[in-house]
Amino acid sequence: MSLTRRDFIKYSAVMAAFALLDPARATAAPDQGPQTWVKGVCRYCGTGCGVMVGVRDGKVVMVKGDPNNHNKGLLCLKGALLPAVVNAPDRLTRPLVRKNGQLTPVTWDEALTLTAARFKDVLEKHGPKAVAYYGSGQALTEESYLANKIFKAGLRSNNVDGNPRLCMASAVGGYTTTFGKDEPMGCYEDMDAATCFFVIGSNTSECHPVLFRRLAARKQADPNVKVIVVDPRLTNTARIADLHLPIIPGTDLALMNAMAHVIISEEMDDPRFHGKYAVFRQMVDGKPEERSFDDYRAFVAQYPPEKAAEITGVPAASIVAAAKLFASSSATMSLWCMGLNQRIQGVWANNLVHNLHLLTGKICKPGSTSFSLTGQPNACGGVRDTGSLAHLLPGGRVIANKAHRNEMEKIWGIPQDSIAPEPGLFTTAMFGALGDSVKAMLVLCTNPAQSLPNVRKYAANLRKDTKFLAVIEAFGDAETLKYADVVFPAAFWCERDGVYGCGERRYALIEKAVDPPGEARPSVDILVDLALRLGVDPKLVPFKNASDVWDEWREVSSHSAYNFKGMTRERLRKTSGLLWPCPTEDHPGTKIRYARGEDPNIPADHPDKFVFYGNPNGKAIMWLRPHKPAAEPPDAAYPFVLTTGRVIDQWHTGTMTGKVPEIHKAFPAAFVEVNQEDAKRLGIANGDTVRLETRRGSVDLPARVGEICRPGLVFTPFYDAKKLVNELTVDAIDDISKQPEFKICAAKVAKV
Ligand SMILES: Nc1nc2c(c(=O)[nH]1)N[C@H]1C(S)=C(S)[C@@H](COP(=O)(O)OP(=O)(O)OC[C@H]3O[C@@H](n4cnc5c(=O)[nH]c(N)nc54)[C@H](O)[C@@H]3O)O[C@H]1N2
Ligand SMILES: Nc1nc2c(c(=O)[nH]1)N[C@H]1C(S)=C(S)[C@@H](COP(=O)(O)OP(=O)(O)OC[C@H]3O[C@@H](n4cnc5c(=O)[nH]c(N)nc54)[C@H](O)[C@@H]3O)O[C@H]1N2
Ligand code: SF4
Ligand SMILES: [Mo]
Repeated sequence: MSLTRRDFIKYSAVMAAFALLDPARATAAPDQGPQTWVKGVCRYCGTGCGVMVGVRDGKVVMVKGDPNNHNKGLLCLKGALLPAVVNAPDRLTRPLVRKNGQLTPVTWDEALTLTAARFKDVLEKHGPKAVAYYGSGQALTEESYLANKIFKAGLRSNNVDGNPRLCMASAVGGYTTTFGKDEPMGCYEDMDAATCFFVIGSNTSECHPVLFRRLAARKQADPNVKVIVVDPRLTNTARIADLHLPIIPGTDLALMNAMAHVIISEEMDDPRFHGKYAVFRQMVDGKPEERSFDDYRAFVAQYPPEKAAEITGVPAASIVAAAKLFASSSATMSLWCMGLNQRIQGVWANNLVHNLHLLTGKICKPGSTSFSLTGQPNACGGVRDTGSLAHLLPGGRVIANKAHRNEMEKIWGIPQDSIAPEPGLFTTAMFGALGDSVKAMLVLCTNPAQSLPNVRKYAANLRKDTKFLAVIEAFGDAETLKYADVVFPAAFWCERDGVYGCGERRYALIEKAVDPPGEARPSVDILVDLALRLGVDPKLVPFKNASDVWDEWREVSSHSAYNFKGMTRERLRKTSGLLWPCPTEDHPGTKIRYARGEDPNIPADHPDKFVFYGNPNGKAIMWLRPHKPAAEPPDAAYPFVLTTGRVIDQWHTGTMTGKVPEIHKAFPAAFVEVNQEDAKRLGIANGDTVRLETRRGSVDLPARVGEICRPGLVFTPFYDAKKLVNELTVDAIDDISKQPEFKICAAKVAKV
């Protein structure tokens, strides 16, 4: 399967785009260049590139890649253009309180006193379930850990959730149901050893550009390296694939079960591995039942390639080819992201990727790994590891488990059985209850008024005067500020120090490079100040700064398999990050979890090579998971599938990247991609205004006609605040992860 000439030209064009990443580009006139360089991490995607922040006269003037971090000095444009964001003219510099409908500058004391009084009033009248915290995978680890502790241990409210619920919840659900513990077992270095990449539901080239470059470079260096991309769109990622499967959205489970069937019937599975290290299970009437390998084989035999081809729209021969490439390579690495997670079958889809690795024994070995790409820079370190979601506690513990609650009560020094026993409200339930049973909410580092699904429904609650909303934000144009009663101006990125934990379990320190503008303060200070005014026991928040919080969290981590006690601030200052587990100060960090000789949680004399110690019997679980249709498939009235997502240079709701002139010029406004055949049928030409309508709303957008979307599919990004694309999306959620199905809803498309 070699590249044709046409393919090669396309491929080269994609590679050429990366010339922009060369660190040599980071030059400036001598009298404008940096006087000092400070080490940090890019504040955008979960790749977590190391950066050097160039400072001149107290201002950030340049950002270049850290040559000692995993990105080896490379950055994409978003990272390199961060100076324009830090120095943006609309940074918030004073606390604001809504007076007569207007956000009005006030003193810190006034804003904090008012917020504390309103929260206290709600707590006294309605109890802990009436207050909530909505956080972010972009907040610092210290901020998330602290907010989680203040709410769950201090205020006794488990209503702690955040945007990772919209993003990584299905990946968390997948890892925990299969392996018993969250987070990938591998690391980015696996990319250099893999000879087959199975990329499914990830537009890596636009969303994790520096990792994509690593993948593309690997492929370019070794013609034996094969890339399979499963995506209903012909993305730039798919353009370098040896095998692109333009799947009908929402049918990946049928595809992966069919691949498993082919692997077994071709005897390409690894019985020595799955026979020893996996057990099989199926849910029946809401209860897990044990199954055998033969049951599993019979189950996947219900998905022969021909039948799967009908469900998925992918030719049977391509399904067979994908299965054979996956199973016959010397090392296979799967990469996936929102194309699998943002689905009502998100957890199940994650389970099926893990199944393929367990079935073939291609796991926990260099280059062989089931690697979920993380969206945000600190969803892993900040939110997943600290347990800052409504159903979690730190270090992989869950609220529903009494022993876990009691452990955390002991560690936090609070009375036994004082953590509320029921999980709190997950994101859509939390915003659904706002103004009703939830009366006071604190939002940190996220912009829900633009990013929630079916957002009109939740905006109605945000508007209620029976709610109190305090927002900690850095920029003045975030959509959510329209609904805020109080706004606290936050120190941004390198204006305070703190730790980010990126997609490969790597914790790295962002050092403070410059002062925040005006009266903006680090969020750790804001949270401690607010907690004390709320009457939280001062012993629970004895922190003068982020470094104190880190030290406590490090200590807390040592009571779990997530142990990174050895990552002192001092050590993080010297290195460009370390991978946990890292239990002691002389431990080098861990590249492969669950493998004896690599993972410090496994004794060196353990009889088994692999121990999936997250599960009591040390074995991974291969789940029998059937394909089911999307929550809102297309029908006669709404015949298209609308999918939403990202473009390379814009970040989410555009409050940051939208301020960079170069980026704004390249991506000024939202658009809708339409397949050329559909466009011809509907009389739509490139650039025509098209009305995109779903059962929840409509938006007019310029059409981009071409071959990217498969017929019957339209795509639009959600960065443009002037076109609230989330007024169209559905808020149907995955039963297990409670993650919304942003990726699929039924739509009508017509020329205006
Ligand atoms: N430039 C940029 N990079 C980012 C971000 C950003 O805002 N901008 N955000 C970061 C965050 S938080 C996240 S979560 C990640 C998201 O990263 P990705 O998940 O890679 O990006 P998306 O554009 O959301 O969707 C990925 C792909 O899923 C495909 N897809 C849709 N439905 C299906 C399906 O049913 N099956 C399959 N197999 N594929 C499907 C879409 O066609 C799309 O190409 O990006 C991170 N990186
Ligand atoms: N239609 C559709 N909707 C989606 C998705 C999709 O694929 N399709 N994806 C979902 C996913 S995966 C995600 S992760 C979410 C992301 O959704 P959001 O988290 O809502 O989007 P962001 O634009 O990243 O919001 C970050 C906010 O924090 C502010 N901010 C930046 N830095 C700081 C700081 O240092 N401190 C403070 N306090 N504030 C700061 C920014 O100005 C911005 O308002 O969107 C979800 N929504
Ligand atoms: S790839 Fe991600 S982390 Fe790296 S520079 Fe780009 S946005 Fe930043
Ligand atoms: Mo995300």
